[in-house]
Amino acid sequence: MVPSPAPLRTKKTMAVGVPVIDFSQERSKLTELILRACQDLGFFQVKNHGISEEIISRVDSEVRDFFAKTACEKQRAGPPSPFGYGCKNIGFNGDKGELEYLLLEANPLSISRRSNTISSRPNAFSGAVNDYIEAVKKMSSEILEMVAEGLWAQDKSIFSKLIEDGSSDSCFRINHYPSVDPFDDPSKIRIGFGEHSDPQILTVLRSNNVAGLQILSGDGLWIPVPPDSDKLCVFVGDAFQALTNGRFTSVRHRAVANSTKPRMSMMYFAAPPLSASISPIPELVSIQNPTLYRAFTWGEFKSTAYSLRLADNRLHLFTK
Ligand code: GA4
Repeated sequence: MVPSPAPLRTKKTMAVGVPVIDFSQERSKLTELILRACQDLGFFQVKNHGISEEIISRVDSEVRDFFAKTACEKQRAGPPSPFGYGCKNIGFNGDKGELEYLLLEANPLSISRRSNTISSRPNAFSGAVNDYIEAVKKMSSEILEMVAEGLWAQDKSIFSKLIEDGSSDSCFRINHYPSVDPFDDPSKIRIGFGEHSDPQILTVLRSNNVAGLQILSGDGLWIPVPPDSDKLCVFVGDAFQALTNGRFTSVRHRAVANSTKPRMSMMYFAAPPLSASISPIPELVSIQNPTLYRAFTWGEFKSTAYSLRLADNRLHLFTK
């Protein structure tokens, strides 16, 4: 008899669910809900995000076309060192996953330059990806402004200006988790992308309607995120945890690749320029709440993150 696997979903995880925030509601209420979600879980889903269907269907179609290519054609866009096409290898330190992906700089010029290795219609590819990134970047900036307001920061653009900066180090990732053979052993849990937190400030993810994403709750339970291509998922990253002096916690998450349908997801990782200093906003530092982390630049943090394994906790290395 095949031993049964550790349950991925317990009764409790099913009941907990994840916060879904309606972005069509009034700003002050929205701010309150975003703050609460960033503090409690470091994660929320957005409905009524306002990004046009046209932008979304164009990027979806480009992504589908790319992953439908032959292995040899896709290799033209690789290897991901650090940007390009990757298959099964994640990062540089031996992490593996059941996926293939494209990792790109979230910068229109860089995407345009690279697109001829990705698509036979490079302008259609770069146009679709750049329009999508512009839209999610705008939404990310709005979230960061609302958070600054909600935290009573004197400078309302204290976070958003980091990602709006022309030399911001933001990146864009498109993941494809191939489907599992329906006759394969159903008890085997396939890790598509292993447990980790994102190093950046904020991540915005959109997926197709295939399950896989799970987030780790404070009490150590994996919560499955219901897949919904009409919603966006927002994650607090390590840099946001440091900027808020630990008020927000970066959320650990993973993707399981157990579906008989292929899962696609795309992520915009909102990051500061490499030279930007990641220190807590003054409003969140006091005698009762002393600075948790020593000052560091995003470049310093990023190179540490990239020198470690996917599941490692990097912020620990910067605690005072
Ligand atoms: C996680 C978030 C982003 O996907 C990413 C990943 C990066 C990579 O795939 O090369 C990292 C990973 C991510 C964190 C630790 C390092 C770097 C793989 C890895 C083992 C693009 C990023 O910025 O950090």
